Parts: sequence; C-alpha cells; structure tokens
Amino acid sequence: MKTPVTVLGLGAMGTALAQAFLAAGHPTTVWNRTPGRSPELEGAVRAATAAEAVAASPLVVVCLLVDTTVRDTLDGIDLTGKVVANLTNSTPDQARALSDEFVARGASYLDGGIMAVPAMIGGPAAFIFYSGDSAAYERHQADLAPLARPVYVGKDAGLAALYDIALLSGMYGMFAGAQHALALMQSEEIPAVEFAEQFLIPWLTAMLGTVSGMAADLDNPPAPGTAGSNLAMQAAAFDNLIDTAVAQGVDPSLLVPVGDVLNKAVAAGHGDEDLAAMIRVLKTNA
Ligand code: FVH
Repeated sequence: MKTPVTVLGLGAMGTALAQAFLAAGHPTTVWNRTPGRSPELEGAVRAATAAEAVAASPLVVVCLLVDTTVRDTLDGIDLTGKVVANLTNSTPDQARALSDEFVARGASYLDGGIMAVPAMIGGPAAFIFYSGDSAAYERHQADLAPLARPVYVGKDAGLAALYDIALLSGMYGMFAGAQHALALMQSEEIPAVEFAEQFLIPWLTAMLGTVSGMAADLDNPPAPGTAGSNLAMQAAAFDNLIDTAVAQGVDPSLLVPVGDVLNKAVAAGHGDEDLAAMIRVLKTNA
C-alpha cells in the first residue's frame, strides 16, 4: 500500500496537491478550515479537525496561506513521529523557526517551495524545492514525487524558501519589465498581443540568455574595461526610459528603483563594469 498522506489546506494549491496524491493512489486525508471546499476530491477522507487529519498519516503536507496560518492551525496538535512537509510560502527565517519548534514537538520537518501554479501540479514543468531533515526527505521523496519533481537543496530548513523567494523575485522583476513595456504600447493604443508575441517575448527570451554571463561575472570578475555594455553608458541612457514613461503618461514606478541601483553602482566606481556590478551594490550586509 502507498504511504497514507494528509493535506492541510484545500485552497487552489492544496486541492491540486490532494488531487495528485489521490491520482497516484495514496490514501489521502484532507482538512480545510472552511468545510465543504473542493467537492471534486473523490476518494479523500475528510477529517473534521486538523488534529484528526494529522493523526491519520505519517506524512502531513501543509499548504495554507502564510506562516502564521500554519502555526495557528497546528497549535497544540500532537506531532510526535510525524513528517511535516510545509509547502506554505515562507521566508527562510520563518522556515527555520518553524522547523525548530516542530522538531522540539517530536516531528521531522521539511520545508518546501512550490515552483508551479496549481494547474501545473503533477505535470512535467513543476518542481518543488525541499530543505530540512534529510532522512525524512529520503524516506518520503518517492511519496512527494507525484506532486512535482522534488529538488532537495540542503539540511538548513530555510534554504528551500531562499531558492523559492529568489525565483519568485526574478519572476516579479521580469513581469514588472514586461508590464511597463506593455503600458508604453498602450499609451499609443498599439495592440498588446501582437507586440508581446512579435517583439517583447523574443527580446526578453534573448536577454534571459545573458543571465548566465552575469552569473559567471559574479563568480569570476572579468578584467577591468572589458564590459560590452558598461554601466556608465547604461545609466546615461536610463534617464530616457524614465523621461519617455512620464511623457507617455505611464507611471515609471516599476523602473525607478532599477535606475537608482544603476546610479548607485556607477557612483561606487563600477561605471566601466557590466550588469553584474549592480548585484554587488545590492549587498547590504557587506
Ligand atoms: N496558487 C499559486 O499559484 C501559488 C503557487 C506557489 C505556492 N503558493 C503558496 O501556496 C500556499 C497556498 O496557496 P493557495 O493558492 O492554495 O491559496 P488559497 O487558494 O488562497 O487558499 C488558502 C488556504 O489557506 C487557508 N487559510 C487561510 N487563512 C486561514 C486561517 N486563518 N486558518 C486556517 N486556514 C486558513 C484557506 O482556508 P479557507 O479560507 O478555505 O477556510 C485555504 O485553505 C500559499 O502559501 C501560497 O503562497 C500558491
């Protein structure tokens, strides 16, 4: 028999996770604060309380709104001998603190960062970062695999959240650029889909290819004066991005902080370097 699993939280993501467990043949117990959610989960056992749900399975997958929701939901519940895999979005520090607390209460803790939207769960592009108790991960890696490709990133329980937040930060920055570009096109009523498909997506895709070079420059700083697109030149041109936005009636708020960091890097003496130098001035604990 497959490992019985419990899913706490039947929001959009928790429901998708429970569906994937059921499809893979795991006896699945579910609980949600508001009863009656996700009637499509045929075959799942619906626990009346979170405590009853936790007691039902050795592996407890938690997917609730935020860290405090997890703490409140599991407050006072016996976790002895359970493996808690918390897939709720968290900060690294929240994950580490929760790990310490749950381990003290007798559980093994895994933190997870889901790199997928609900429709992607169980599909080939989805993956989940895990960190924390390595023995618990090895014991349950195969059980967790139907959700999404599992990627273990280390024993420090905060690491999965760090990887997750890093990817989400990259995503929001990328979306911010795309949103601003589309707003500029809208200012002249240029059709959005055509612009996006013909120009914006191919351009961003080509530029994404340069990120590996930026990363390589971080690992091995290049010789001075070898930048193909030096920051002093980029800072000088960046004013045109802001001025154009204002002239077109587009709020430049999404761009202004990028220009600020660019100027900070030039002021710090990195004007003859490439984009990796912006990353160096982002460090606040140097
Ligand atoms: N959906 C997504 O695209 C992203 C993908 C990456 C991972 N995130 C994170 O997953 C967590 C859950 O997200 P979700 O999409 O399931 O969120 P909702 O559909 O809004 O469901 C929220 C669930 O949390 C329950 N809940 C909220 N507050 C409380 C509370 N005080 N006590 C107990 N449960 C609570 C809520 O229950 P109810 O409102 O139905 O009673 C839902 O089960 C999240 O960390 C994402 O960042 C999703």
